[in-house]
Amino acid sequence: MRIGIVCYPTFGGSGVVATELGKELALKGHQVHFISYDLPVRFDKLLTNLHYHEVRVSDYPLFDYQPYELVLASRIVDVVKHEGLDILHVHYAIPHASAAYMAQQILKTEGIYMPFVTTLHGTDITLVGKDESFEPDITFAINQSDAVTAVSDSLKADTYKHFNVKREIEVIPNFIDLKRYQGCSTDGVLKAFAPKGERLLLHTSNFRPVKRVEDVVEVFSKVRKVIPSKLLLAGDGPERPKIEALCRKLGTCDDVHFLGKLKNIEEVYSVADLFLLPSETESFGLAALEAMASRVPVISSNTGGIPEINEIGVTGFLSNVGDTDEMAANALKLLKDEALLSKFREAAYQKAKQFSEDSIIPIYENLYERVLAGVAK
Ligand code: GMT
Repeated sequence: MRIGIVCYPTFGGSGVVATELGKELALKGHQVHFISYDLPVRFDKLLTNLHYHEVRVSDYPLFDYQPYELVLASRIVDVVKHEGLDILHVHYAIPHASAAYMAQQILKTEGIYMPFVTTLHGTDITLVGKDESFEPDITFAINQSDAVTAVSDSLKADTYKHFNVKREIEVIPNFIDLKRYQGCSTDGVLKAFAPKGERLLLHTSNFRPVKRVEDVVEVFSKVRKVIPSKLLLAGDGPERPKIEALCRKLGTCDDVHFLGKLKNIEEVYSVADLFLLPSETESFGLAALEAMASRVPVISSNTGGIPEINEIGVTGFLSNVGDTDEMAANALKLLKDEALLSKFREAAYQKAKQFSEDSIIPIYENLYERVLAGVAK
């Protein structure tokens, strides 16, 4: 198949999933064309059948806001026509699904039918999408897509709850390339961050309010009072000043490392003892799955789609949003008992295997085939 993929090129989970999907499809022999405003961060393979088309928005002084969605739609039209795409897969509804719909209508006037699949990732539904300034547009674009997928049962339910969507939504969970998270050399990193054998707690995100990174620091501070430990914070974002202020207030600064937007995040997972994900809401929690693939148990909130991957008392523990006392107690339960921690480590890995790319990619291929056969709508 000749497949177009539209995604955000940034570190966010939706861009990572879209890029990993495209790379795997290319490895399976499909022609894959990425369309985005920058090279996706995980676009790290040189293959003759993996292509990238940049969307470049000119800066006209007339516009206070540049119309990215229109330029994207035009770029999609161009790529479909000149590369002969069979199907387009857009990741994140806003504004990708509406740009795809617009491109589809333009192409129709030229006698070309381009079906498009929309994958809902989370904040496009649970946060941004709910905003009334986007809602009618999203409802329309979801209803007009040739097929719609959501990354968890929880996100599917949220979509039906918040939008007037009548059509079928298929759940295709996020997936992971297990190999990427095995066999990293850990000695140097361990020596650097845990020179006296301290426990390492890890959190990675875009530091947005929804991630509740201050809860991460609270949990760490409670754990650190009992067990020598360090906190690794990978990523960056708007809450950083608040997080730093809290570290200063709690006197934990010396034991908290801000690692920034790391590309080789798997190295950090490989040295962690626990992963913390106390989010307000989380449609799936790809970062938790990456941790589990690295044999790192997860202390998380019990919100959204997280319970679909983190099994309470098996791969980690789940608590109500904001309950940092319970999260810290659960973290200590594992950190104090090496045998129990090992058991959870293995269970986390076994659970992650259920989301291996080998089992999920064929589900997408099958969906594309059904769409092309005109079955899915
Ligand atoms: O977590 C974010 O804020 C980024 C966002 C994105 O679109 O990149 O992540 C969402 O999509 C990921 C991939 O499907 C999911 O694993 C994340 O759980 C989801 N984030 C939220 O629902 C908050």
